Amino acid sequence: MTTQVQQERFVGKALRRKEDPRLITGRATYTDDMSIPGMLYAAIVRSTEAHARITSIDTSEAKQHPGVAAVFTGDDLEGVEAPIPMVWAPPGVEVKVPEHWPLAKGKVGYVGHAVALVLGTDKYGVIDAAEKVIVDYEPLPAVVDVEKALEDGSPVIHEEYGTNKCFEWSLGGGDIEAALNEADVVVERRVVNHRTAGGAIECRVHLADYRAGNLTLWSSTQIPHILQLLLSLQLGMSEEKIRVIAPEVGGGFGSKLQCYPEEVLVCWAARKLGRAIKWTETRSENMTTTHHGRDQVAYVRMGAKRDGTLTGIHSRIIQDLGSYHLIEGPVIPCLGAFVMSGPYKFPAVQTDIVGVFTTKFATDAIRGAGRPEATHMIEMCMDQMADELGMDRLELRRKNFIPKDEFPAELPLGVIYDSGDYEGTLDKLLEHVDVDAFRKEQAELRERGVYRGIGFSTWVEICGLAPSRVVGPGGFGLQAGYWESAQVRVNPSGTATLFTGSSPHGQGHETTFAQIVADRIGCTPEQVEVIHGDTDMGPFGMGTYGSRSLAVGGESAARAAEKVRAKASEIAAHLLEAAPEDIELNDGKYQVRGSPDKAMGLADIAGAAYIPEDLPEGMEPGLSEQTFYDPENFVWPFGAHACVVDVDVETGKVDIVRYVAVDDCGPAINPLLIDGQVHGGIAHALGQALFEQVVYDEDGQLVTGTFVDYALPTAAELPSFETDRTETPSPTNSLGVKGIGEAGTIACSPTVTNGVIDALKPLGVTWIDMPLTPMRVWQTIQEARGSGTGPRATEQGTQVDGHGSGSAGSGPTAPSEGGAS
Ligand code: MCN
Repeated sequence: MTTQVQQERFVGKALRRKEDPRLITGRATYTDDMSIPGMLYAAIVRSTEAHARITSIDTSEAKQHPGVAAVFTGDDLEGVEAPIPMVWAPPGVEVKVPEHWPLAKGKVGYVGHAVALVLGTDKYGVIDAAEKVIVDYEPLPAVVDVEKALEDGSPVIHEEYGTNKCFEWSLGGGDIEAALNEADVVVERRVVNHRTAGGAIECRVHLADYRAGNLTLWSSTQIPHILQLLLSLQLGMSEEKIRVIAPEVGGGFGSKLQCYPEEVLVCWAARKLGRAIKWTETRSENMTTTHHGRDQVAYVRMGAKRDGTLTGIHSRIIQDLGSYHLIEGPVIPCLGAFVMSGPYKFPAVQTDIVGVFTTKFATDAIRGAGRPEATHMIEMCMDQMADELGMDRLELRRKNFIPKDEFPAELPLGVIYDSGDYEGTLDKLLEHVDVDAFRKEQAELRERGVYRGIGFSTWVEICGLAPSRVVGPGGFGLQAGYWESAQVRVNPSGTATLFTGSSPHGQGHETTFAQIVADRIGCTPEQVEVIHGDTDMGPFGMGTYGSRSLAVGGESAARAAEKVRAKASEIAAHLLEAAPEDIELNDGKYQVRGSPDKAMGLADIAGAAYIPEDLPEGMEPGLSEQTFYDPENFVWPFGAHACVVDVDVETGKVDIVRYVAVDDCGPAINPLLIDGQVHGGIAHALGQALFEQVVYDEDGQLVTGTFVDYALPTAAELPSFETDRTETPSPTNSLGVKGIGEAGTIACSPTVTNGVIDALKPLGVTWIDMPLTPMRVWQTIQEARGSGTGPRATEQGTQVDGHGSGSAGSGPTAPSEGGAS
C-alpha cells in the first residue's frame, strides 16, 4: 500500500463547510427536535444543599400530579449495576472514587445533585410535579475553598476516607531541587486558574427508547461508542443491544465528553417502563450539573541563570475536583504536567499534583483540559522571570527555545516532541507585530493617560490522543485503547461513504475528512458522505476530544482511502492492461503513466468492482476498506500569540486592541476551518481571562447559574482576531498534521494577562490573577498604588515576598498538608 498522494486537489483548500447549509437554515436535527409516540418527559429534583444527609423524600404529592407516570428516588435504582464510572485517573497511585449514583443515595455532595426523577406526559407538568417532591435534609458544612479543604480540621466530605485529599501524583524529569539551587534567580508565584463552564450553545438532551430488548439512546454526546460501552456496564446489558446516536450536538467543548447521570437515568427508566423518555436540560441545569473545568491553585517555582538560561520549573498543583468524579476528572491536571516544559529546554521539570474534594460539582475536561492551566503558569512566569533578569521577554524565550534542528526532541520528562520551529512562529508573529513601533506608541499614549500594554505567549501542546501503549492500561492507565477507525466504501456509482469513529460536534469533519478521502480515491468532497456518531454504523470509534480527530481519525480515513486506491489501481491496471505500479491518480482519473488517453474514473472502477465479470484473478468483489490506526506518538502543535490591550485605570476595564495568533498545526487540510478553530479557541480563553467565572458562595451555592451571571461574552465583546500559520509537518502521521481545536485556548490566557500587566507596570502592578474583571483590575491598581507590593523573585538565599494578586490567603509557599511526595 502506498501512502503517497500523487496530486492534492482538495486538501489545503479553504472550502466552505458542507455541514453549514443545514445548520444555518435550521434544517439540522438535534435530539430535542425528536419525539417518539408515547414518549414521557423527565424532570429532575435537585439538591438545594451543597452537603447534607437526606433524611426523607416524600414523592406522594408529585405522583398525584396530572400526567405523572412515575417518580423514582435513589432507593428505586434496581437494575443500575454500577455507580457513574470514573475511567481515567493518574496511574500508579491510589485515587479515591466515592460512589456516585445517578440519583443520590442518602447523601448529597453538591448543589444540583439529582435526588429524584419525575416522569410524565407533559413537558411542563413534570417540572410542576418535581416541585411537589418534598426532600428533608440535615445540612452538613460546605467545603468550597480547595486549600482550606486540605487543612486539619476541615469538614470531610466523604467520611469513609477521613480526608478530602483524593490523590497525589507527580511527573518529573531531572533533579528539580538541584536545578533550582543552581539558579541565580528563582521566581515563585501562586497562580490561580479559576473554575469555568463549557458554555456550549445547545444544552444537553438525552432521549432513550427501549423496544424488544434493544435500547437506543439519542444523546448530545461527543463519545457515542464509549458511552455505549459504559452504558452496557451500568445497565448490565450486552453492548450490541445498545445503540447510541449523536445527532446534531451543538457544541461540547469537552462538556459532553461524559457518561452523565441523566444519560443513565433515561435509559434505565425507558427499560423499566417500556416507554421512550426524554430529558432536556435547562440552561441553569447546564451551569450547575454539566461539568466544569480548570479550578486549581498552583505554586510555581522557575529558576534561571543571570544570562537567562532556564534551569528548572516546579509546580505544585492543588486541583479542585468537586465532590464526586465523572469520567476523567482526576486525570485533567495530569495532562498539563506533560507540557510543563513548554517550548523550552528546561533541564529539570517537576509537577506535583494533589486532587481535592470540595462540595461543588465535578471538574473534568473543558477545552484544553490541563494544558491551558500549565501554559498559563509557564508563560506568566516567563514574563516575571524576564522582568527579574531585566531581560527582554521575547529574548528570554528565544534563548531557551528547543532549536528547530533538535527535533524529534526527547525531554527530561521522557516525552518526545515530534517536530517544531518555535523561532519560526515567533518570527512570523513579529512580521505582524512591530514591537519597537508599539513601544513608541505606548510611551506616547501614556503621556496622554492611556495605559496600553502588549503580552505574548509562546506555547506547545500535547494532543492527538494517542498511542495506546502510552495512554492505555499498561501506560497512563486508561482502560481502553486510543486508536481511531475508518471505513471508506466506494458505492457502485462511484460516490463514497466514509464511516468515521470520530464524532464531530462543530469541528467540520464532514468537510475536512471528505477532502482527505476525495484526494486519495479520485472523486470530489461533495461525493464523499461522512457518517459519524452512530454506534450501529461503521466500526467502533473513540470519539472527538483532545484535538485528536484529524491526527488520529483523519489519518485513519486517509489510510482506509489509500487501501481503496490501491485496490482501485489494481482493477484499473487489469482493465487497462498495465502494471498496477504504472497506474497514477491524476485529476481524478486512474491513468497509465505517460498515456493520458488510457484512463478510468472511479465510477467505472466501482462498476467493475460491484459487477465482477472481469476482475484480476482471485480478487474479491466490492470496493470498501477499513482501518484502525493507533499512532506511534502524540502530536505537538505550537505557536506564538500577541495581544495588545488598553486598560482604563479609572474603571479597571480592559479593552482588547489587537489579538494576533500564529499557530502551527502542520499542513492545513482546510485553512478556513483552522481559522475558525483558532477564533473559537481564543474566544474561549479570552472569555475566561476577562469575564467568565463559575462562582460558589461560602455555603456552596452556585451564584452564576445563567449566562448573564457567568458573563459569557458575545461577539460584541471580542475583537477581530488576526491569524497566520507556519506549517511544520509532524513525522507521526502521513498527513503531517497536528491538532488545532484547543490551540487558541491554550495560548491565549497568559497572552492577555501579560498584556494587562505590561500596561499597568508604571502603576506598580506586577501580578494579577484571572478573571481580569474591572473590579479585579481596579482593586489590583489600588493595592499597587497603596502598598507598592508585588511578588518578588529571590536572588538565591533571600526571602520571597507575598503576592500582589489581590488573592486572599496564602503566600507563595504551598501549605505542607497534602504535600506531594
Ligand atoms: N484541521 C485542518 N488542518 C489541520 C488541523 C486541523 O483542517 N492541520 C481541521 C480538522 O480537520 C477539523 C478541525 O480542524 O475539522 C479540528 O481538528 P482537530 O484539531 O483534530 O480537533 P478535533 O476535531 O478533535 O476537535 C476537538 C477540539 C476540542 S478538544 C474541543 S474542546 C473543541 C474543538 O475541537 N470543541 C469544539 N473545537 C470545537 N469547535 C466547535 N465548533 N465546537 C466545539 O464543541
